[in-house]
Amino acid sequence: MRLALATCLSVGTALAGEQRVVMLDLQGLQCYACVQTVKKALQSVPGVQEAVMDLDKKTATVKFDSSKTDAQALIKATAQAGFPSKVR
Ligand SMILES: [Cu+2]
Repeated sequence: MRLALATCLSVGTALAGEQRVVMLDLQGLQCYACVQTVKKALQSVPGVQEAVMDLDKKTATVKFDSSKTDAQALIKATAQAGFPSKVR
């Protein structure tokens, strides 16, 4: 039942817009506090579905709805949180 509902929701999301994934370079990431700050900043951007941070590689892999946001908005969000980024 729960699984069926989740499937319906994911179909609805897919129809709402095109899902895109972008990897951002974040050279300012030093520790897990930085990671949490950037993750929160990215997740607060409307249209972002998931932000997976990698402290070792200093990257963020962001899944988003391309009808609601774009890579420029993601870069702006990390910069406003104090962490300039660029698309890898
Ligand atoms: Cu830190």
